[in-house]
Order: sequence, then C-alpha cells, then structure tokens
Amino acid sequence: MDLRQLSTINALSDAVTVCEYQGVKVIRVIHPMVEAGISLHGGHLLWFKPAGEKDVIWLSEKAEFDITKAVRGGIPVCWPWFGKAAVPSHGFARTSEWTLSQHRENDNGVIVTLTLEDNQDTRSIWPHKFHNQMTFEMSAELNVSLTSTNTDTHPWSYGGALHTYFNIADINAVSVTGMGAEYLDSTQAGKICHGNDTLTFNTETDRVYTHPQPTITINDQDNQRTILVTNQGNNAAVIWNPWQELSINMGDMANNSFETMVCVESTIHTPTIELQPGQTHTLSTRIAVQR
Ligand code: TA6
Repeated sequence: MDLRQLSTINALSDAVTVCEYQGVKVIRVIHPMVEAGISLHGGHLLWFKPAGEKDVIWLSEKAEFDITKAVRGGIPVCWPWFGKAAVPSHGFARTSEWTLSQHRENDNGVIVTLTLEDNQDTRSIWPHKFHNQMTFEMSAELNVSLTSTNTDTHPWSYGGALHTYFNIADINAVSVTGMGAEYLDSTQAGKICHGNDTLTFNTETDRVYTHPQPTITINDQDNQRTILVTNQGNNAAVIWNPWQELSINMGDMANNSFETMVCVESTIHTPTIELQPGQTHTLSTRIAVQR
C-alpha cells in the first residue's frame, strides 16, 4: 500500500484522521507511540507500527481495495463463520462496511471502535440480527477485540477468526510455538494430526490447532524479534502460510511474498459459540513485540 496515495478527508483529533485510499475509507492513526491504519471496508486493520519498530502486520504489496473482496493482509475479520463452512468463504464481515463509532487518545496511544449491525444484505446471507463491535487499542502493543451480541429474539451460533497476517523477515528462519500438538490439517481435508509444539515451515501449511495455549510465540530470527500473540475467547488457533505455488495462483499476492508473512489466527472453529438473545461473546488477540 502506497501511503502517499492516502488523501485526507477529515481530521478528527491530533492523532486520528479519516482518509481515503482507492475509494476505501481508512482511519489513520499517527501518534508518538504508534502508527496504524484501519479500513472501514471489512473493519480491517491494515498496518500497525509501534514507535521504533518495523511493521508488525503484513499487507500484500498487491492488495486490492475492491469492496466486493477482502483485503489481502492485515487483520481480516472472519465472521460469522470460519473458512468454507458457508458462502461467502470466511463470512461477510470482512467485506461489509463498518461504522466508526468512537475514538479516544491519551499519551499511551489511541483506541478506535467500529460497529457492524445486521442489515438487508447480511440478513439475506445469514438470517439473524446482531451487533458487532471491533475495538482496536493501539499503543506499544495492539489489542484487537470483536464483541458479538445477539440482538435477535432467537438463539444463533457463530464462528470466525481474527485472521492476522504477521510481517516476518524470512519464513525459512521462523518458528512458531504454543499451539499445542493436535491439529486438523486443511491441506489433507482436515485430517486429525499430531505434531511438535514447535512449527517450522518448508511447504504449504494450513492447520487448525485444537488445543492452543493462550499465548503463541513467533520467533522471527532474521528480524531479531519475537512476536507474542495472546488470544482469548477462541477455541482454536489457525496457522497458515500458502507457500509458493498458491501465492503464484493468488492475484493479490506477489509470487514470493509468502516468504515474508505468516498467519496466526485467533479462531472460533468447533464447536461454534451459541448466543441466546441479549448474550455477548468477545474474541480477541493481543500482539506484543519483544527484542
Ligand atoms: O485461515 C487459513 C485459510 O482459511 C486458508 O485455508 C486460506 O485459504 C486462507 O485462509 C485465506 O483465505 P482467503 O479466503 O482470504 O483467500
């Protein structure tokens, strides 16, 4: 994403500005502690850079800002289902237009809140009333939470993920720990497998870990940093790297860009979460860099 193409629409405060990028509205945060960008299309965090750090989140250099699609990279919000459980894949939240509802700032950083409620379009795909709130707490760390409320008169169930793409120096020198042993291998039709708790990468990897620890660690050797990903409200953690062949087949990824990304996703997989009318559940991920 070429930030020079961002045009300012409206400055909301010292740190928060509404901008436009290729027809998509982006909330831009520039604060002494942190820089970040959040697209209202998808309620999607696009970049996050604590002061003095490299970008923590990966965004494809070929990302397409097309409102019928999800942006490749950042933190897509997969909701109300994960993957191909229904159509569209990963749900409709990541291609819906969210509303900016609040922004606050102090010396430590900025908090931005977006909301998405059911409308005619969402009800034609998924016939339930809901209220979703995404809260982005941006400081030296990033805390992203998705709170879903059942505003309907009947119970409904949902799954999904905060599908975070992390920026790494070289996938060949990365290891991930803390996911537990058991996983469903999506490259083998969801076969139940057991692995080591330390995962390295040398091929397409697409796994749903079923008993993850609360904190998953990405050891990014060549960047000389460790990224701690602490998830709550999830019952699984998905780890994904498409490797070369899939990247070549994806129009919105450069052929070798799989080398600099890995997804670690705070996921609600199986069972899904059932909410009674008026009930609420929060899925979150907290991201911290250590050197
Ligand atoms: O979370 C992993 C995954 O479900 C993979 O199977 C892969 O397809 C990826 O998400 C990206 O999905 P997308 O629909 O954004 O192309």
